[in-house]
Parts: sequence; C-alpha cells; structure tokens
Amino acid sequence: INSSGTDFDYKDTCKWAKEFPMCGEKFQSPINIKIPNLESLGELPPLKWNGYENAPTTMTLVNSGHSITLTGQWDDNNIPYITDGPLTDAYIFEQLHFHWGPNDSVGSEHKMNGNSFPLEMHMVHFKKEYETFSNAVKYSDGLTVVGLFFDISPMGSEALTAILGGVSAVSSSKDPFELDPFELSSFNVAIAAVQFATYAGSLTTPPCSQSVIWILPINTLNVSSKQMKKFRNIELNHGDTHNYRPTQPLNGRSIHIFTQ
Ligand code: 1SD
Ligand code: ZN
Repeated sequence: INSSGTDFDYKDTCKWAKEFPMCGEKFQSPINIKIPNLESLGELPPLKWNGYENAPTTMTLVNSGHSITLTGQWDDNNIPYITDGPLTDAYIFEQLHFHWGPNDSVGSEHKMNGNSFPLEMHMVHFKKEYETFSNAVKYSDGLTVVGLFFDISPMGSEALTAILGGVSAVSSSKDPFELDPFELSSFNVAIAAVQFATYAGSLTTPPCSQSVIWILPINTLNVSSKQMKKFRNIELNHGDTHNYRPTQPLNGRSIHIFTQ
C-alpha cells in the first residue's frame, strides 16, 4: 500500500470495492455503449474547446504505475477548458492519460456495441466552480472526461508522436520527464463534427468516485502498431500488462447522444 492509500492492480478488479467502497456503487464506469439504444439529447450547442491552441509553458509526462499521464502549466489566461455541449459550466483541463492492453483485441475501457479498441485516451477536466481537481471529485458534476478511441492504422497519429517522443524516458522510471511543450488542439480538431455519447459515471480507477460526466466521440483516431508497441513497453505496477477496467452495469442510467 502506498502513502496515498490508492494501491491497486488490474488482476482482479472485482476486489477493488473491498478497499475502495465507491468501486462497488451503482453508477460506475466504464460501460458498453449500445448505439441503437441511445436517446437523443436533441439540439445541444456544440461542445466548445477553449484555449487548446495555446501551448503550455512546461509539459510533463509521468509513469503513474497505472498509466502515463501528461500535464501542462499554462499562464493564467491560457489554460484550456471546455464548455457547452452537455456541460453547464467551464471545465478546466487537468491531465490526459491512456488505457491499453497486451494485444489489439483489448485495451479500451468503454466499448461501442460490444467492441473494444486497442487504445483509449482520457482528457480529464474539473468544474471551474470547484477550483481544484481534488475538491471537484466530491461532486456528481465535478469532472468531465473526454474519452477518445484509437484504432490501428499504418499511418498512426501525429498527435501521439509528440507524447510518445518522451515515453522511453518514463517506461521504466517514475521520474517525471519534461517534454517540449505543444498545444493539445490536434486532438479536438481530429474529433470536430462528430456525434458524441454522454452519460454520468465514475473514475475508472480507485477510489471510483461517481463524479464524472463522460463525453465519448463516436469515431476513432488512428494509432499505428509501432505506437501501440511503445504503450505496451511501459512498465506498470505489479507487472500489470493492461490498465483497463472491465465494463460495469448500466443500472438504469440513460446514455444520450449529441452532435457538435
Ligand atoms: O485512471 C485515471 C487515474 O489514473 C487518474 O488519472 C484519475 C484522475 O486523475 O482518473 C482516472 S480515469 O477515470 O480518468 N480513468
Ligand atoms: Zn482513464
């Protein structure tokens, strides 16, 4: 057990609830999204990405032992945040990280019509009103996570190249690595003009707080086999070879769809 009391592994995720009771609650993530069953949210304003074109002053990649996490520091007026779509307030960018598995048939946390993808990226944001990420997790509307699916394509993704440029430095080290700062807009540009699914759920890792408005574009970005190999070379805690949680029961929640 580490000092923050959040030591866990992916060998038997059903055991998480013993130590982290919220992992056993009813509205957990990830889930399987069955497209034909979705209700329409009707005409929502498009999701708006603000400040994503601003490069941060510093950018850091770290191996948390459960994923690689990218954070940045922006000058006060330049911090990226999202608004609109299903959101009622500004949600400030906190970090992004990835989920993958040992081969291409698994890896994503969410499924679409029962299908997994080899890679899912999570862009974690907290509600501005709640001021910090750690305070925001206490509220049911505290966080919004945009989850992007990646599928294998020989071309791969340029947006991932910048991140993976620093990955060898953190693959078997917990020391943070400073990347040459770059703007995150390549990710939101890649999902312009697509449909999104949205539902209320949780963090997919302990403590599994039910504080997340999930936003999932119903399309995929590209990742090459070579890029996937770099993810699979990352040493995770406890010798884990995957870091996706299995899908959880919907328990009556509705999933809504909207277009931007
Ligand atoms: O798995 C991540 C976890 O690593 C941490 O980043 C947490 C919030 O910082 O979020 C979860 S998740 O629900 O975004 N997968
Ligand atoms: Zn995640």
